[in-house]
Amino acid sequence: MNIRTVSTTPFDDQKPGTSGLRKSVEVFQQPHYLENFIQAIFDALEGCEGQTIVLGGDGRYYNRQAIQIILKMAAANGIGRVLVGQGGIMSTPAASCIIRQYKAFGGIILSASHNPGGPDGDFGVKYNVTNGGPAPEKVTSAIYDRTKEIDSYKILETDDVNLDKLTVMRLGEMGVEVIDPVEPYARLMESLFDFDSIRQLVRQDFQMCIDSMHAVTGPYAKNLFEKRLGAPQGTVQNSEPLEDFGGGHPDPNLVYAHDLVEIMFGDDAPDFGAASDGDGDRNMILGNNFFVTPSDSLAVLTANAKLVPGYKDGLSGVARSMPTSAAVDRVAEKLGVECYETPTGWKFFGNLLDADRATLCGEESFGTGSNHVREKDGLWAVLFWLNILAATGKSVEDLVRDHWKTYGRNYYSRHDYEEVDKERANELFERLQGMLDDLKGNTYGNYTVDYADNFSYNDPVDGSVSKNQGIRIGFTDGSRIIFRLSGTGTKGATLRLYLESYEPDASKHDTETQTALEPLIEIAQKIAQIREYTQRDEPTVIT
Ligand code: VG1
Ligand code: CO
Repeated sequence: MNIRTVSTTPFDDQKPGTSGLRKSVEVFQQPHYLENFIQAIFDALEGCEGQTIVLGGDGRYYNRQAIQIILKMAAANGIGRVLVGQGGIMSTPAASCIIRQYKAFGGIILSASHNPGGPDGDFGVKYNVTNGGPAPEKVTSAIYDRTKEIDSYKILETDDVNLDKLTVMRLGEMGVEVIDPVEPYARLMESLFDFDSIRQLVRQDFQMCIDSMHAVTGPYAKNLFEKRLGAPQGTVQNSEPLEDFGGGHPDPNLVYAHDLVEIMFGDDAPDFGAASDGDGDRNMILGNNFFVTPSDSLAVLTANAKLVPGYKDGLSGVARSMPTSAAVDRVAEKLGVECYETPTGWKFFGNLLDADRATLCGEESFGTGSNHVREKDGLWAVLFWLNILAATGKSVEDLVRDHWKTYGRNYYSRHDYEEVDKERANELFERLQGMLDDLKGNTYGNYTVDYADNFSYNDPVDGSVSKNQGIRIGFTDGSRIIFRLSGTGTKGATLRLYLESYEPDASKHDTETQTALEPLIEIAQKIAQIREYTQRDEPTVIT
């Protein structure tokens, strides 16, 4: 066995962001770049020798090459066994499911999620820990610290592994198993949802359209919806995973999932539509000519969880990221369960789920999930919705409208200013930070500032503190304006502006969202001078 130790020097930009290390393919292809980061992971993980790890990615460009490098490095670093997805492909929720089922030590997931792929696109590496969830901050910090001092990495000199055949083999002294990741995931889904009643719904006069956006969920969605649930062939569109996602932007929102949006907002639209992102952890839910905001989706799932076999015994609690609307808070209150507010990023839900303080979690960024795995899970959310539709016989729109009647409507939108100048974006934040103390009590039209702060999270389970998680300006009527800088973008800076206002009166639930939020949009501009700092007249993407 020939293990080579290669000398290297640190890169100064390997700090993991909201969801792993995410850079352009070009950056990852620099000599030693990927290797340094992978070695830093192995170095930072105590006791990984002899253990099992899971490996797979969303199938984007550079996935296959990276898998081969990581396998050889794992063998050289004394890993006991690697479970790798067939073709090197595994959705993020499936990887989480497999880490848990096989009781693996952890997993390496190659994905830049919703970022575009291809030679000119992005690539990414995430490390997930034993509970199947994204590494918490103390682990990502240890990995980052290691990247700053790394001077060599180890790699086995050997031939590439055939990733396409399901096999069990050895690479040096390490075991390699190429596994089918769809089957264990699909079985987990069958254990949670009432497949019989969804099958009946799908066989009736009910039409649906699932868009995999040429990303990782294609094979999973075909297996679940067409094979197991009996929906007609072609129900899943764009189902073949492609290295460049067919040139698209695999982000399931009204802007990027345009194929699906055209169908669902066209004449004779199907009853139900859904899309998922590059690595399969996000979802967008649509009804016939109707869009469900992710924040409302979380609230509706929570309110109806008892109708779903996997959750019929009730929820221990719920959690949402800070910028996610407070729609779910009202449901939690009615159910008499705790509602936690965490920073953006799924890693912050891990402790709450492990400690059984929360059962369902969600983010405004089209992410919903539960304690069945430790990642957000796109197809799980789709099945949850179908299960509720089957159990209630209602349409998507009626379900949401009835929900608003009971709980009131949280008008909600996110405005993204992508690829703006980094320094100017930082200046905008510094200026805002400096204003916070003086904002309280200020009045803008009908709105009076109740509080203004930079969100800090005290994890109730392990006591860790995460500061500077976004600037919040809350008004006395419960409305909120939030500013954050993205931790997943790879070009310049992305400013995210989150807007929320609450309307209890059902006769006022038909206003167009942007119109309803107009006063808050103006206040945000007035306070933060967004146009001046970003040099943009309007946001790049509105969701
Ligand atoms: C974004 C979203 C966040 C999500 C993260 C990873 O982060 O806002 O809610 O958890 O992406 O999602 P940021 O820092 O760019 O706002 V994914 O589907 O990339 O794993
Ligand atoms: Co994703």
